[in-house]
Amino acid sequence: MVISSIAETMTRSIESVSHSISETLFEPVIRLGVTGLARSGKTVFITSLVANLMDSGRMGQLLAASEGRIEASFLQPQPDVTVPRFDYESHLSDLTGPDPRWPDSTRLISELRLSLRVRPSGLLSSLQGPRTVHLDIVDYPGEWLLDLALLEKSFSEWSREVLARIEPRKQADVFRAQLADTDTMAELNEPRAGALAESFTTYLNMARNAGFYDCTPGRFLLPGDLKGSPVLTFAPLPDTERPGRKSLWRTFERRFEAYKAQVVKPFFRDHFSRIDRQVVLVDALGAIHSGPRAVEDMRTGLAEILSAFRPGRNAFLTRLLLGKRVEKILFAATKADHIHHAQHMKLTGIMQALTRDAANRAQFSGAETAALSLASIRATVEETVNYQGEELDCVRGRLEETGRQAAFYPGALPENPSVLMVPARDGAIQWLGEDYNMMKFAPAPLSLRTGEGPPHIRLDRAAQFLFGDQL
Ligand SMILES: Nc1nc2c(ncn2[C@@H]2O[C@H](COP(=O)(O)OP(=O)(O)OP(=O)(O)O)[C@@H](O)[C@H]2O)c(=O)[nH]1
Ligand SMILES: [Mg+2]
Repeated sequence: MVISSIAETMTRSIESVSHSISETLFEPVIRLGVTGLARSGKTVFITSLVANLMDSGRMGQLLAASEGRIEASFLQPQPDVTVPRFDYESHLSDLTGPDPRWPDSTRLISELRLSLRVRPSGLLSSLQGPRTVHLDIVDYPGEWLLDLALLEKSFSEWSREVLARIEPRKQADVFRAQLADTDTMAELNEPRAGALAESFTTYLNMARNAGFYDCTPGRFLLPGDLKGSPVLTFAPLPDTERPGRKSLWRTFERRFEAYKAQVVKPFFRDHFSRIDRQVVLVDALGAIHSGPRAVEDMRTGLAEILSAFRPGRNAFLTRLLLGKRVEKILFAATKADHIHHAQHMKLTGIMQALTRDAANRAQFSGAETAALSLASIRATVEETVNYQGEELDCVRGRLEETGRQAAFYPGALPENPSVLMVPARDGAIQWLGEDYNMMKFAPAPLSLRTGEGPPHIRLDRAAQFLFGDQL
């Protein structure tokens, strides 16, 4: 038995080695990670990227496409058989059907393999035939990266930090009251423990909906099939002197450790550590619209998320990566079709300010980084309107709520990002002077010509930066 199972493992590993050798020698694989906080635009980005690679008529800035070297592109079964497949077809039909709508929220990891048959460029083109490059796109919630910081914290450190952080938040009132009423030294009572974990989870959800980005443990918000399991049934508790082995405190401590070992580590080991190129999507306009506090929360949330790309800081990750690193990271402000192109540079500037620390650190550890603003699907057209004698650069689209067409002026973003970042850091309640508005536009009905994917803004530039060098 033992021998046969050893033999089986060996054959399997030989198989997988030879598989990966043939792939790397003849058919390169690029693993592209797509992440961002909730609602940042991951699903729409992947759907439009794939559609625009299958029909690359609008991908002028992707060299392989503009040089006409992409001979074919097709979806293939993905290599990771236990990861859900990215549901490309239904997201695409939501976006491009007769009554277009945005796809539903996804909130789980998923994967899609797009294979491109590309003719080599330059001198090689006459010597070599076309080759196949596999693009494995992995969509995962940015919130999962926040959990990396938990690995280095003990239960009591984590508890102390979280309890201090939630002290002023009204969303945590119920949880705090319940905690005050709990004897953490008493022997575990499962229903009470469950109730406490539940009210902590309710707090996390409310906090996230209110725009806070520091909501860990990440899987409490997106439990999937772990819902109700002990590994998600704990909450931060105040320090206690020598709690007994069977106490609520010790039980929650053990569950916190199990969460780290059995939920957090496998994600980093099986997914994160294998990513070659990464795009981080940021709904900067949404945060600006919500106000200074949302901008500051987003900035700190992003800084924490992005610390995962500086592995030196984390011992577990350093061991795991063994020197391998993400080669390129793109920070992209999404939904740029909400503003006139005259403002796109300013949006990119704000995006750079939001991610400055992270980008510096990533560059320091050897990754190439870039920032841009894009729209994965362009839902608006531009229009200049004369309003009370003033020329206003507007965008026009179909409002999601009423279905009616409207032209809309979002406000002027500042030339200097610190006009936003400084009051945000200083805890301002609202913006002084300018108001930033945002309408929700529905995707526009499309009549696509053959060879053209859905309209976008700078998706081709994003693609060129992320993997153009490999095509
Ligand atoms: N106008 C415009 N809106 C967009 C664009 N991309 C995303 N949105 C809006 O942002 C919302 C969220 O986009 P998704 O792609 O579902 O975001 P996500 O990051 O996958 O969200 P979760 O799966 O919930 O984490 C959409 O429902 C749209 O309202 C875009 O290119 N243009
Ligand atoms: Mg999604």
